[in-house]
Amino acid sequence: MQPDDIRSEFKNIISQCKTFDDLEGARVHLLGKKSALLNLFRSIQWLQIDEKKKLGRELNLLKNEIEFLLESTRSKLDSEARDKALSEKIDVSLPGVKYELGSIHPISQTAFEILDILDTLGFESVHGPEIEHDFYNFESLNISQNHPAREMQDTFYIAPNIVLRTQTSPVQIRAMLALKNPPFRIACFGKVYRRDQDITHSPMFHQIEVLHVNKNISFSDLKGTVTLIMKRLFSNKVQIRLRSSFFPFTEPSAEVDISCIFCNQSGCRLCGETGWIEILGCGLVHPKVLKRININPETYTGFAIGIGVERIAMLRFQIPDIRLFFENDLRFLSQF
Ligand code: FA5
Ligand code: MG
Repeated sequence: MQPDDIRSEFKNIISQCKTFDDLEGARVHLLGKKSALLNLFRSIQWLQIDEKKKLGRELNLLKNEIEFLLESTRSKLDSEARDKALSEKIDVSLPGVKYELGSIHPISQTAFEILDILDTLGFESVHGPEIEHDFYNFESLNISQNHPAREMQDTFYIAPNIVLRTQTSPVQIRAMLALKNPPFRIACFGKVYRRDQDITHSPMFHQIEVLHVNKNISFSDLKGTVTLIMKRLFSNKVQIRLRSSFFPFTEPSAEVDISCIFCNQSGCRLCGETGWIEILGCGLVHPKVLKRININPETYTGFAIGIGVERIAMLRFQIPDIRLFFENDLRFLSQF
């Protein structure tokens, strides 16, 4: 084949290309290793110097023309494809894409609100691990070896001395050890785990731990703080009662109940027919707990509170079953 043969042929070949594959085939045929053009380039070496120059120039020119036509055909196919895609996709009569906005989970909303109230009282937010050592979850909190809370029936064990924490109280100990010197004023929000399940108990739930250790802290500081938190959360309408109770790590101890808003205290399934719903445990920090971590209980006293966040959220949003929080049903969640 001579240059003129190639010249008369290549426009025809390229103009017949309808797809990118066709075009690639044409490129290989015209410029590839087995192409007539490359053969001609190879033959240059056998020619006289003048001939070499002449043919070389001609072949390079030809190569440029082929490349130019390939390239411009490629852009033509490109823009045709784009036009086609656009004309297919844009149908202005179709409804637009609706983006669903998420919302904050009612448990988080409730917890953030409580943490905000605590923040205004000067309590600093801290965190602790959900997989906890027996020492922090039980031992350091004066919960003796044979205490029923330590039983397999109540507690999820990971290993003999490692548990899924059953309460946020271990964070009291971790925080005091880390901060070293009183006064301590901390709040901890987090998940806790117990083998517990009915309409007001879930195997995973949330607590907020509140701890204040300082000189001259008394039970009235505790009662004042609890009352203030509840009043801010529920307004003055809701009644609060402190019931004497027992926790190994507080002395004296109390549980706080709130008047049942589902039945107006006439008795229902949710309050177990009592008119009251328990929402938190609290007390003055036991001297043994302070002593064990080298804080002198003669100089310092403190109070601690453990708030059940689900219970508060159930009361605030009038939710009759705790399990609704964790079923991830958007019909439920999108109401908040
Ligand atoms: C405690 O967990 C103590 N650590 C609270 C405490 C802290 C006492 C500091 C003294 C000082 P209790 O087991 O009662 O106490 O749980 C506290 C609250 O968590 C309860 O009042 C209740 O509101 C909530 N709660 C307990 N078990 C569950 C459960 N299975 N599901 C949902 N909420 C629960
Ligand atoms: Mg209790």
